[in-house]
Amino acid sequence: MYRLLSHNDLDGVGCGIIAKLAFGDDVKVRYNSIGGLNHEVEWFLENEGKETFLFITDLSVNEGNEKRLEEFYQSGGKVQMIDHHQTALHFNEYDWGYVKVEEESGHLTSATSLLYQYLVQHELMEPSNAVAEFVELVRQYDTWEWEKNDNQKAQRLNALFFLVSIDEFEESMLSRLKEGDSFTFNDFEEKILDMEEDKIERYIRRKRRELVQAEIDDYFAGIVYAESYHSELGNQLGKEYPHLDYIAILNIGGKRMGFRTIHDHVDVSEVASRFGGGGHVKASGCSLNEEAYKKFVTETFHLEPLREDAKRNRYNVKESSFGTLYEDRKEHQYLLYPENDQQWRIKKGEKILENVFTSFNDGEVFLKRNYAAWLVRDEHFVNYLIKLVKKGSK
Ligand SMILES: [Mn+2]
Repeated sequence: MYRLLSHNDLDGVGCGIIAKLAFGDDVKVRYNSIGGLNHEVEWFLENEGKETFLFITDLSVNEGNEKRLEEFYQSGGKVQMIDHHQTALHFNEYDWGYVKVEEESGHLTSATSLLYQYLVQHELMEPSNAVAEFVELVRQYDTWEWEKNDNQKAQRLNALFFLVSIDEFEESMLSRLKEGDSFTFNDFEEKILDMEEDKIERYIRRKRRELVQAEIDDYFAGIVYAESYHSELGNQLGKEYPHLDYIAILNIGGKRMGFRTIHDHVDVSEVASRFGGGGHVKASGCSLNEEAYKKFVTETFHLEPLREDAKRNRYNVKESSFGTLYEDRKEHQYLLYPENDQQWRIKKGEKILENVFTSFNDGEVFLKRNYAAWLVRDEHFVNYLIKLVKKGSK
């Protein structure tokens, strides 16, 4: 008999699916949150005999269980832990630990890809094209490589995972991986995935109109309240407002918040750790403790949402040699214009600001951070120019 304890996300469940392909009814699988794993391990050690082989994938145990598992192993117990998280590398000191973050090819690993390799190498399962394809989709999703490669299929696999229950997901994946020689979605899945995509798009459009910005500690944050689609939302808003260092997504009901960034100069796991949380460099989270609540809710609740840049302009466009016109909530106007080849400056109303920028982009970031200004529509720009001309002819 085998028992597999795994994470309850796509990568963790991918491990369960691979294990069931390999062992069929001989494996019992349990999916856990990060916190739930240790109870399961303790239960296993107290209740199961040495004839059951224990796999732990995509998660690592606490120190107490690390010692217990080593004792279990030394006294003849069968256990194999397989993980790909940097923080778990020290488990490689044990015979039963196998942690690998990156392949020799430079590609990041996932728990599913490591388990698949392990089972094939140990001749516990036959490799197949369909399974290899499924494993690769999971890996790309889990490591964010899908974004770089714009691998929509990987993203859709994760979307499907959240649309159905884990049991349903497992079952439908198992039947197609056993039979097919390539991995595909069926027509019904394609249809609900399309509907889901439309729904997310509308949700993001609505949330975009609620985004406020605030300088919190040393960063400019975009703050939005949302219960769903945190990754998509954080990613989209981050791209649309690149002057913000990160996007903070507050789930008031869940008393939690998430951080997302698209920038390399920001490590949001560090930002989350200031509030007792953690996570990855580009995506992290924390509980909404008193300090976080004060900074992200109390002190920003009165703020007006950011306005969007006008999108369909022909004249008032970015990096124009005539200058680009912005406006803020107090109806101040700002013209960002090139002074010469290397320098950009800003004229606020009648007055030229002291700041000199080496690129249009730097100037725009300054405008957006300090004045929450937005690019105005063409007609405002034309009116601005007419006024200038009139003044000049007086
Ligand atoms: Mn994983």
